[in-house]
Amino acid sequence: MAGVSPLAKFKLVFLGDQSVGKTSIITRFMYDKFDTTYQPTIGIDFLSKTMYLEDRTVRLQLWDTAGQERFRSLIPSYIRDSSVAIVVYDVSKRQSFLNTSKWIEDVRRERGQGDVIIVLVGNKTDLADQRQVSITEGEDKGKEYGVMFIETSAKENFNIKSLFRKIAAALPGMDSYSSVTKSEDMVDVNLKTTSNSSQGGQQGGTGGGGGCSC
Ligand SMILES: Nc1nc2c(ncn2[C@@H]2O[C@H](COP(=O)(O)OP(=O)(O)OP(=O)(O)O)[C@@H](O)[C@H]2O)c(=O)[nH]1
Ligand SMILES: [Mg+2]
Repeated sequence: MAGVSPLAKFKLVFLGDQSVGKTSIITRFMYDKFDTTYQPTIGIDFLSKTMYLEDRTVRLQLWDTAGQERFRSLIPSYIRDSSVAIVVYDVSKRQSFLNTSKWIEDVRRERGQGDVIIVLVGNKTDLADQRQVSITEGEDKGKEYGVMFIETSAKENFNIKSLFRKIAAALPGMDSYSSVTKSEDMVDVNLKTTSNSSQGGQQGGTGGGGGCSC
């Protein structure tokens, strides 16, 4: 689309309660790996990935926040700075689903109504026998809040690429969903973080603090 830089940068912030799988979704997307050991995110981690789409290249800057209460005060400034918010809950933990209302409201408060892309993500669909939130409830909440919705399993690599495709399709400058259908071919080209994505990377991350051109 005219007027859009071929190297447009977009900041994405991952939000949600502790242990819902934010880091695991990112790790699956970035490295196609999954770790069953829980390593809480400390502060904020930063990672960056270039997505090669059909008609342009976009650089995604991913901010992985900590769900632990003690880090909450760090989060608003990252929300303010991000054009996409991914609000994650665990389909096997009802409270994490209920709390997404607060996360969505936080995003709306910091960013304003039409100014941000929000995706509600129900993760851990592989835990079918422990499910406490149905897909319909997730869909209904997505509609109620006017945000996108998808279910994923970082463990089974279910819908992880679809999640990022959905986001890419909604970014300013994308003409249509079809223009990103080739994102299966995405290639990791860049990682800017001082430590791995699940541990370390204290508040602020590195290298990615620069302005967003979005
Ligand atoms: N069964 C299952 N377990 C998952 C899935 N995604 C994450 N987990 C597990 O859930 C735990 C928490 O995952 P994390 O990705 O660290 O969660 P988080 O939201 O980043 O947690 P904080 O950093 O503390 O906010 C880990 O033990 C993961 O292995 C999934 O799709 N299915
Ligand atoms: Mg984490």
